[in-house]
Amino acid sequence: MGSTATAALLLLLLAAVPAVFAVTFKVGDTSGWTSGIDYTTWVTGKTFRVGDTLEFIYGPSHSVSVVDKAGYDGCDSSGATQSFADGNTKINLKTVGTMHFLCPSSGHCLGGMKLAVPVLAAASSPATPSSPPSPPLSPRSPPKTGSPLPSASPPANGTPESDESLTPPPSPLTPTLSPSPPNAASKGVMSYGIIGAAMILMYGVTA
Ligand SMILES: [Cu+2]
Repeated sequence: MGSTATAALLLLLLAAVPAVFAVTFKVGDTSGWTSGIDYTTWVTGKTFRVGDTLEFIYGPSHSVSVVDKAGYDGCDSSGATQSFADGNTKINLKTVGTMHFLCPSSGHCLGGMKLAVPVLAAASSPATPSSPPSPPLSPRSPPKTGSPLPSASPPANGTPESDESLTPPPSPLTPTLSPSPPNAASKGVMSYGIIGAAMILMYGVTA
């Protein structure tokens, strides 16, 4: 397989990570599931979530056994809950926790052909409670936000990595609190002045 194909595959994986959609991880990448690969290194830096899929691609001399931590640590597949030998095994990550795999072929696990994958909760949950960015504040906020669209302000001062739900609430609140007291006070003073001037004028007219 060419390096361009690998790069394209990596780009696809990177593009899919921030999305809500599930990710399929090809175990060992282009090497697949085989001897001589450090799968601890392969796991490092990757984030596995419930809903993602592991794909094991391997030759006839290998297999995949799903074991517990003791089996993983001791390279013992006797207690395997599942075993596969079809050459292309897809494992759906369904629960939070660490999943353990090994190759039961003699000596392969001891040679490093084993895999421990930490599975985190699905990423879709934090997106749900977000969105209502308080539209009723629009008449008073224009002086500070500048843009007519209330949805355009959060990305400007918010950080691109953090959740959108956290940054928007503080920014619309601060501009509304500060301008309103001075406006009300100045309007009150102006209306008093106008009333006073009107009274003086009326007195001048009647006198
Ligand atoms: Cu093997």
